[in-house]
Amino acid sequence: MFQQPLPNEYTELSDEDTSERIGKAKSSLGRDLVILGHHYQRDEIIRWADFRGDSLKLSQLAAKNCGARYIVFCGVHFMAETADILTSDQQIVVLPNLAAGCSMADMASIHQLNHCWQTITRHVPSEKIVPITYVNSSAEVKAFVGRNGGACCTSSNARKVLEWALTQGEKALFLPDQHLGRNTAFQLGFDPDRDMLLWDPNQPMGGIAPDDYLSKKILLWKGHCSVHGRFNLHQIEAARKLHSGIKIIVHPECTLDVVKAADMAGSTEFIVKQISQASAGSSWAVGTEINLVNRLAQEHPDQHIACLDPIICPCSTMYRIHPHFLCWALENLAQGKVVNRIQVSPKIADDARLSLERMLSIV
Ligand code: CIZ
Repeated sequence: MFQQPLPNEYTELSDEDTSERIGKAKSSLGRDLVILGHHYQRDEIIRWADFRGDSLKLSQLAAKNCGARYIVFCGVHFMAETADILTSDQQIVVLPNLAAGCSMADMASIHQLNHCWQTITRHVPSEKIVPITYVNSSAEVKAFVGRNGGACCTSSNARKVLEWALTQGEKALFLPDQHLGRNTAFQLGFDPDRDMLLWDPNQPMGGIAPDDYLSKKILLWKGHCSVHGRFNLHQIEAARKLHSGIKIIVHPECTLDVVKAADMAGSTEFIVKQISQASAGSSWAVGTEINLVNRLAQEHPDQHIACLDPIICPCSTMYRIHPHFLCWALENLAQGKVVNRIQVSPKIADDARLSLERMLSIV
């Protein structure tokens, strides 16, 4: 499915008119509608969200709100898929702009994963290897993981899921984010050189010699987040020089050297919690998406909060949820017309749900 260009009626709307029309459509839909806003969405979208949070928390809230017929997910494609998988068949999930994908999720296609699995299991029996997929992955990848005895994870629970995986098998395959996988395995005491191996889906045989599988515990997939990949050690040094006592808090999608040099690392929910609980006068350099950093700075004016990257780094795909798209989706729903429905096929959804439920039973 591709996003059709919006009618001019929407693209030419002023900010004020867009807000007025979103407000009207939202109130006419009443309890039939729940709008979910991911932490990385811009403020002009977040102001309309009934709930905001990370992707899993939002999907779980949508499932609890079973009275809402329409779930409008202001986030990216894999998040809307997760919401569809976890909500009832009567609920309809809408992504306002179909072009809002996730480049990291796109780094692991189901074909690449099938090829990887077939290659590895020629050398390591499949029961000895447990796949783990980060929630930033397609429903098809989650389904594969569910079918093969593995679990999904988020950045909040990756450690517990990896610990669990290593009680179920001898090795874990972690995808698609190499950094979250490496950081988590490092936290558990594994050494990147001795214990981990990087599977490159764009190289024949993953770029790995078969003998190498045997000695390694953790197989990482060569995927990354381009936003979190921007943070580096120079920025950390510069922030520490500029403000003595500054705390550096980063997301675990950052590289291992950045996570090691930071004072704290954790998911968006962890970052929000740490800053919300900090005392007035605290200084923070935050290594995550700029919309969340700016919002935290606005909400805690008694603290000094800035992005670790002075050149700032918006997530370009999250940014595709422009208010014009939200207005268009809501006005269509208000007229009884569903646009941009995200619907995972029942077979894929059942297997993907297995990987999500397994995660929830572990944490
Ligand atoms: O699960 C999410 O929402 C993502 C992508 C990151 C996080 O840390 O919340």
